[in-house]
Amino acid sequence: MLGYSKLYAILDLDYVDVADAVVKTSALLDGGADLLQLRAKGVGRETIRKVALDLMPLCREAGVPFILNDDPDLAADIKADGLHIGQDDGHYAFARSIVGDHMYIGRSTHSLTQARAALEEGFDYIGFGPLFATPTKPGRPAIGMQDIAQMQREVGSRIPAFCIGGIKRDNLEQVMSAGAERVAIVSDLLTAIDTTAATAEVVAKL
Ligand code: 3NM
Repeated sequence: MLGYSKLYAILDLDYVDVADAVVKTSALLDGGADLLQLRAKGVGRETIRKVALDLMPLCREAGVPFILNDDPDLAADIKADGLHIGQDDGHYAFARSIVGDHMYIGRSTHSLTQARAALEEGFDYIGFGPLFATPTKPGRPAIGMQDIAQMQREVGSRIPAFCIGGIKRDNLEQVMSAGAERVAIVSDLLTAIDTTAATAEVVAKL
């Protein structure tokens, strides 16, 4: 299923109040997002659990895998469809030992070298970025677009690779021209006046 996913929408609780999480997620799914992550930096685990349990049925109904960021134990506990981890969150094998055999595990990568390593380790998909500097991930330098095509050839042809970081409706064509086939977007969809329409616009372009 992951193989068909083109638009990875990330419901980030820095942009969305807990009380609005269901409505925003429905909007992303209605717009055609075909992979969904819950990202909740600095939010307590019980709150994350509650939000995740609210969102999972929506994703199931839409046939969209639900990915939890950062927390393998919680992902296993709530039976998420996937887990996403960063470069500092340990090895693939360790995450796999916690979540079991049936969950997708994705890795953030910030260079061609890291993308190759993630493929080699066994990750099911990668994020590749940030292409542009972004307030959603402050302090992380932009990697630019020059390595996208090579990354696609070597890694994206084997596992889904989602370009991320500062991607918006108005630079999407540029990103795709550089070789991106799949994208992950946070702020441009969550801050849009009409999240469903914004999501549908991205899906149509992809
Ligand atoms: N990970 P926006 S960039 C969550 O490069 C995240 O690993 C990144 O947010 C990475 O679409 C990023 O608002 C933030 O720029 C993406």
